[in-house]
Amino acid sequence: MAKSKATSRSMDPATQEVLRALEKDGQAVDLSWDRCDAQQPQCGFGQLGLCCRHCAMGPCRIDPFGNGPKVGICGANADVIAARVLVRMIAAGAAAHSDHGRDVAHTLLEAAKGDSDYKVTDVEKVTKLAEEFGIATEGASPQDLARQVAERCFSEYGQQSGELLFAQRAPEDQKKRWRLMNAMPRGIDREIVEIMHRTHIGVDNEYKNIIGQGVRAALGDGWGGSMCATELSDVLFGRPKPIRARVNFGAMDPESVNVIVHGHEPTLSEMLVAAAQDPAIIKAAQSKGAKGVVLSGICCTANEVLMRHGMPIAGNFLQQELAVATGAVEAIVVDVQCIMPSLPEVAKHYHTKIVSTSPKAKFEGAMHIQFDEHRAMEIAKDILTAAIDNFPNRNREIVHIPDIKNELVAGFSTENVYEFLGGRYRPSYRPLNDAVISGRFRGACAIVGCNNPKMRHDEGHVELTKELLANDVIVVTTGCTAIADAKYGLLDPKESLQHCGHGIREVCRAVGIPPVLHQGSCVDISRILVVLSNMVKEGGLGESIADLPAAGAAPEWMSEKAVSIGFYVAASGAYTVLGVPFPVQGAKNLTEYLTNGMEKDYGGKFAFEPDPVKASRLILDHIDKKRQALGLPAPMYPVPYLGIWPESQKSEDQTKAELEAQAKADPMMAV
Ligand code: SF4
Ligand code: MSK
Repeated sequence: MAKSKATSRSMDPATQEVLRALEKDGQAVDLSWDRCDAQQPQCGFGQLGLCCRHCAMGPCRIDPFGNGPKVGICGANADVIAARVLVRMIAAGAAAHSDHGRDVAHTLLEAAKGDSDYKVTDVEKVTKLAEEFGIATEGASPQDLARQVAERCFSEYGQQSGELLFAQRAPEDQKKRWRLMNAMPRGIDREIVEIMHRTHIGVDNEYKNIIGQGVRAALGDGWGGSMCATELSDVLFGRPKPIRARVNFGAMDPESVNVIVHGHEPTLSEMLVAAAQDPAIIKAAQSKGAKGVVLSGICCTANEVLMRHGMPIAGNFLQQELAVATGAVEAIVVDVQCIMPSLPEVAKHYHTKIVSTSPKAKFEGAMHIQFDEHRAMEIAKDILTAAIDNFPNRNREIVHIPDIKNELVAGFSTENVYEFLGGRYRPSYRPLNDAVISGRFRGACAIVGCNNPKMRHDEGHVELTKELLANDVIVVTTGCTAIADAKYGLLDPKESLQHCGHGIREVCRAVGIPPVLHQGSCVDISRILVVLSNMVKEGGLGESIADLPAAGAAPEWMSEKAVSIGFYVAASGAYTVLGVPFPVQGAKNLTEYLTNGMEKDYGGKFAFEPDPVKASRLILDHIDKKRQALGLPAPMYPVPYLGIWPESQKSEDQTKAELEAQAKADPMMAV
């Protein structure tokens, strides 16, 4: 039987329910899935990376199959054209993350001067950062340290030569590779600007050299701008701690004023959390007939506030329009990145106000209340008051909030992963490394990234995660993957165990953590880089990230930020499997370099595989290869996919029988 539209578009039951309700009502709300259908067939030249409009002699396109042109008017071939397109995507992605980091540095500077509604919250962290930067800490006040740390971070953006401070955290072996490849980032902004220069007509015309600059800018993002965003957000708002919360549309309340925060920056949403608890605000909501104000979130602003306050998550990227379509949202407050321009159009069918807050991101048809950190609390209250005033406009007859929500535990930072897996009295990465060395953990995988309407919503994330867990690979996650996994109970320490192999269950039950560790928003992938570097430094697992039995994946990516992330992860040494290919496949040499040759230069490379089960096999084969190279044993317990290990001589039936015997001995262990 053919799948209904709702079922084929998403595997999330709450998303399906809203899609079905829309279909039933015959409501003419145009959604991203409809617009994706309307775009079909999408331009093949664009998909293959074979079109260029970098100058006014063009646009030019390369014919990959027939007798058409093989070079553009200037003579650029397919490899050069596709490489230029790709690294410009890196430039945009790195700029977005790094500008976010710059804004956090600015907020910290204002807080240090006592000039805003923010304060320096994590004194221990700012002291450690100051020490790392070589700033004298003795006798200095937290404000003074914060000021100096923020200024040092600012100078990393404009630095013209030398090496980034945070890049020094990488393993020595990796840094050597970067220096050898001339890929060590000098300054965060400088590398982005140099991409734009080199990709101008008639400048860099050798595809590997172009990719080299892409790598350098991406490393400036992961080990620079994104790391500034993460570290300074911790100083301002506190380091995340493991915290329980709820996820999915059911986290909203039909009787309350529902306000959703959406985008990427934590600054205003932190204030909204505080303002929503103000008795005057609660009273104002009650005066309009509501129980109170329920704040929830979408995308990475949500992840930031979840990690520090346990604020519920309404959904991930593809759920933003559907949140409006529940009819129960008084306001969606947006800052920057991943906000669909369609939101005000969708909101026309409902009473929802779309409130833009950043001077960098305005939307036709939205209400604009500009954020200013000097009046942050006042602005947060103004926004909530606008939402409360909108509550009587809600049409109760069309309200449809699916009663679907899940429990999750989030809030794993570089620091507390160290404490959790090492134990409070012996904090170190030793037990984590030992679990990998013994084969209790076969390896680790970072699964991150967006949703993409070209793929079934959430399926790539969830199926890949489940496959890896069943094969004793521990998963770390951020962004929309974290939200997807949470919706299926994979971030719930108990519910998730049913999906895990014996080794992961043993460890996770002993320390009480879920097998999927939520490390935050997209910029917080920088936390994952530091965890991997610390594992190398702990010893026993090789000399670089490239030696670790570890990998990265982005099953449903769509944003240019994901291209930058993919490059800094691969160039940091990790095998990186993408569910959506880069637009390079019309460029033969470039594709070969990214999926093969790049490994020799940087230690990591890419693979493109949309099928999550096949992607898991690529990752497991890679992990096993790394285990073998390190002389590590096969996985400690039987696993569904045996890969290259001698046990693969066992028949699948034998393995299944062993797994069933384990499950019988301990029902909690049932797969
Ligand atoms: Fe065509 Fe070259 Fe101009 Fe690109 S840069 S549009 S390939 S002439
Ligand atoms: S929010 S970049 S859709 S992960 Fe960070 Fe989700 Fe991708 Fe935005």
